[in-house]
Amino acid sequence: MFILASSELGGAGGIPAAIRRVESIKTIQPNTWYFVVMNVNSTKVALFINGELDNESSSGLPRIASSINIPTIIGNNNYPNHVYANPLQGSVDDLRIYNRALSDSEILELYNEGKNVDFSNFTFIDFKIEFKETINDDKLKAEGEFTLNDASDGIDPLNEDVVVVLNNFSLTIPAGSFIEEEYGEFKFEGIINNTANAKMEIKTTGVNTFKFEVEAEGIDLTGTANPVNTIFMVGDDIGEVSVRFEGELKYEWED
Ligand SMILES: [Ca+2]
Ligand SMILES: [Ca+2]
Repeated sequence: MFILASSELGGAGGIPAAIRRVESIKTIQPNTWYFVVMNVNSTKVALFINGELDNESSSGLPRIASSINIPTIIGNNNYPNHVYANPLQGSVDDLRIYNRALSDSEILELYNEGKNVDFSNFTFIDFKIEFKETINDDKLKAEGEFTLNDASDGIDPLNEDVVVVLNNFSLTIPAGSFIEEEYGEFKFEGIINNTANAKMEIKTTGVNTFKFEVEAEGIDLTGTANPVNTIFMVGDDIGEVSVRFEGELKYEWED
């Protein structure tokens, strides 16, 4: 992927002798994130920006370096006489390489996946973590409440991933794992990632307001340090908050 002098995006695939390139019609703005996909199938190379097809080229079959021993480069190029001469002046995040062409709707879904809706309120009522010396022997116990943003389309804990993140640790309860025990009360209990014995509850407390509890044992919180940056996410609804502990990050269980 490259940015042309005209502030358009371009991308190419192939060996230098058979480069197929496509340049964007859209002009990009500085200091703005774009979701960009180069999609190559057997007939064309297509450039998508923010989930929508921007431009495509079908002049000859695009070639992807597979059997040829040349590097795949992101954020620079190795055109003859310009080898690594034009580094991208920007940032690249969440880079993915697929071994197949994506469909237009998959590309749009990926774009929308990145557009989370922040909770309008998110607080922890209780938050405890406990470390021990070895791997997968740490514990987490947390309780909090959140309010959905007006822009939210709601949450559906039965059919959406529920994710808890603490710095480098994350726990994902996959879609389809929760049960609705009573109306508006969702529960999960089970083993996640082979080691984590996890319990979670999400309870509706009012219009767009919820309480949640999470308990996990057998997890690895190595490297967790003050402040603990936490994320709680149900589908595309997300809360992020920093929790700062006084003193050491080691807590005794009270129960
Ligand atoms: Ca440990
Ligand atoms: Ca939602």
